Amino acid sequence: MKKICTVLFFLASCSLTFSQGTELRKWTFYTEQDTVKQEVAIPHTWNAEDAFDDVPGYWRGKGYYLKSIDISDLKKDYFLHFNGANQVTRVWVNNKFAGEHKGGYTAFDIDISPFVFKGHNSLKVEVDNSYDETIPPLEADFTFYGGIYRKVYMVTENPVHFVKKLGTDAVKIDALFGNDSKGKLQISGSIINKKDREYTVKIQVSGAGIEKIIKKVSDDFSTEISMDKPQLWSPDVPHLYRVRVALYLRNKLLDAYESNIGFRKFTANTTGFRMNDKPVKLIGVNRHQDWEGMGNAVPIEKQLEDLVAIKAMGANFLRLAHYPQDAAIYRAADSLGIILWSEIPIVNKVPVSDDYQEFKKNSLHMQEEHIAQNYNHPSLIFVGYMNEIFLRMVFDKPDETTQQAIIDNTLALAKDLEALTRKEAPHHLSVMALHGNPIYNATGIADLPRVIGWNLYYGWYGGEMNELGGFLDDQNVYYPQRPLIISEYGVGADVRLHNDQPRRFDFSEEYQFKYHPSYYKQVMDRDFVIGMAAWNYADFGSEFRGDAIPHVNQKGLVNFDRSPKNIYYWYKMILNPGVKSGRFFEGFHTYIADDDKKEIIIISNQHVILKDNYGYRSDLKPFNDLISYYADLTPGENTFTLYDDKGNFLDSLRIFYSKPDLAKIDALAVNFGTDTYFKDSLNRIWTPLKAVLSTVRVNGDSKVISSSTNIKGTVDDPLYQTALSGLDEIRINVPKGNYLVTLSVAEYAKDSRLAYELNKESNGEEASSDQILKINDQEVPMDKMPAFTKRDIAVKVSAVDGITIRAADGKKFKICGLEIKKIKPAGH
Ligand code: GCB
Repeated sequence: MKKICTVLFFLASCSLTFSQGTELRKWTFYTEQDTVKQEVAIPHTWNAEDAFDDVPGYWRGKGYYLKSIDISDLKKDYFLHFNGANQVTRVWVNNKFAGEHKGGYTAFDIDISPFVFKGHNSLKVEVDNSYDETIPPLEADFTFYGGIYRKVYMVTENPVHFVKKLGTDAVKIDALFGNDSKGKLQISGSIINKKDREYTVKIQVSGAGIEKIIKKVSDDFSTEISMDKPQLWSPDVPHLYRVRVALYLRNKLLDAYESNIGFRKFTANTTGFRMNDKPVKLIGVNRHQDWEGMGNAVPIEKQLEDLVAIKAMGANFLRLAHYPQDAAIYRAADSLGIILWSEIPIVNKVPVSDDYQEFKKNSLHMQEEHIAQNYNHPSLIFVGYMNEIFLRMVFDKPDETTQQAIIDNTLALAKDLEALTRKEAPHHLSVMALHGNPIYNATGIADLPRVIGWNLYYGWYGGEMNELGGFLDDQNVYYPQRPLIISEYGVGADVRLHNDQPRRFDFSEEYQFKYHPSYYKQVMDRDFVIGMAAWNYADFGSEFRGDAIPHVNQKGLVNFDRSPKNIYYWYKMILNPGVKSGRFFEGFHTYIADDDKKEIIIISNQHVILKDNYGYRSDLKPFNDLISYYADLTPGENTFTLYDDKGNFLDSLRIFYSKPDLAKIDALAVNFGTDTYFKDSLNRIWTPLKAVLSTVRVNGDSKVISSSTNIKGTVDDPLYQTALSGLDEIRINVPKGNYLVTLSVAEYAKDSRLAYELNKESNGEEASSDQILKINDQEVPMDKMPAFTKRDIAVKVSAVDGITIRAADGKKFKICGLEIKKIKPAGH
């Protein structure tokens, strides 16, 4: 822990590249909708809660931040520097409009110098996150939380200083490393020279003992410094030099810019990615910036924990999807040795409306800001600008004329962005992420960037996971010149759901556990694929989703609160082969099933010895860092222990096993609509019907129905999102006695389909009508419920010859869950 804190402190402390910045943390806040003023601290968003509640949508509009600042010296220049505010920001100083910025993910400066007085000055910042057809992203699978959600500073400058342009100080540094083993530092910049004098720029490269002076600077300056055999930057050894570019008038320091830099060279082609002449397979993750309970207003120290954990996992690659992230993230990647893909958020669609020209202008400006702000980082290698840009069109299938207009607009924008990217970042690799559809090849858009990323979800939205390799091979045959990377792959996984026979869309951790190793192997088997980035490092907010946790995309390797899922440990082992380790896959510790055979999964990068519940020892060798072991459980506690081959303890696992026999257990909760075990918010484990057929049987033309919509009024959505319908009868085999029987049901309606689910038809579930069920002889009214709500009805039943549930009118019925609890006689 101490080590992590030290690393985080180091990463956070190297976080300012400009001097003289004072953080403006406390503001008074209100919105156009709720004018009651409150005190807030930046980072702040107004959508941390409403993007996760039961009411569809989240509030998008104007929020206002007020503050007063003191100014004592009117000879200085003053700027407000925002690290990020979503998405249009307008600033007033002493009631005078000072400037605006469009776009929610890049930093920007507002020059407030012309509007300030000596003494108190009032600041008013309006931030608007309403839909705006002229600003990307127009739509995407993440929540567009509004607010000043990254730090904001007041920056004081001498009248002569480095130009503030595109949200950063205009100092550009290239650290080039050639085949002659020489490092070449190219440094250029511009100053604001209001006095028309000549200044001196002093450049120091610490760690190399280099100092260079440029005299007589009056506006733009540039220089080249050559370094013999500089130490190189790479993910394994991220060697950094610190460059300081300082501006002087005679001996008086006027401004200083500092940045870490690193020398590296790289190539990407169809024989792979090479860095500093060595092949490097890029293996990593994508990252969204939000966090459970905080939306996107996450303190930077917490965000840096992500980078430390991503590095610890063994990743050498990180895609900052789908937008530029906080400046500190790039600095941390420099220090930790993580290769970055960073992009601007042009996602799913480009408009065909009259707003297109403005959209194009804003997109190009955003890419200029993105490059200028992050250019000097050695970690930044891939510079992107579009993600699955034809997805909306493929999903909506508009008429041919509209399709052509979309294609024309998109291609024109892509060409301009590509040209801009190559011009502004000539030493980087331009990149774009596509979805698995031929349209990208057919339109030629995939031929524009230097590297192509494919977002591939075989085995999730459609197809089988082992189809990945075939797709990649085909691309390699048809487009042999194109360097190719898997920019996304993943499946939804909920730690509350477990399935011994995992399948697509069951949201079990076991399915995620099958999928990632399979993709990894298919990519590692193919040298022409330069790398892969899992979708996603962490679960993240996507308001319109109805996954097992509604409003959350659950494809994370770790949860929304960053607690790891099992798959994180698998990556950590396979990517750190030198650190020998072994552990059990953690499912539930309580297990009820008719069958006493259970698969025990071991994650290990070494030969291990397993002592099972009978005390037998087995010597086990992993394949792809996985071992599958079938154990015969005995009723009661079963303990498994794992040792390395020298007998050192690695891990232990306890499973408390019971048959679903109500003579022996006090309660049984049965999950009807799915074959997945589910742990609910009361820590009850719902056992799938198929595992308890000795106790619970159904008659009828049963059919599983499900909804991928939020079920209101519960956090136990997985129980209610699936049901078994078409039932004539449920028979429960229980000993004579009294029971509390609880029926859990939910009402569905036509689900909306996600744009990503191109293969799915929406569910056309009929609403049910009022019905009366009979549990033995007791009538239980089941009144019709509003769509996407649930109900639990508990009834006391005295059973002589089991329990039977039927519909009073003999019609079919449906059910999500059924809990049977023994009522013990008083005194027990
Ligand atoms: C994609 C998108 C990403 C989504 C992801 C998913 O292809 O690029 O934004 O979140 O799929 O989970 O569906």
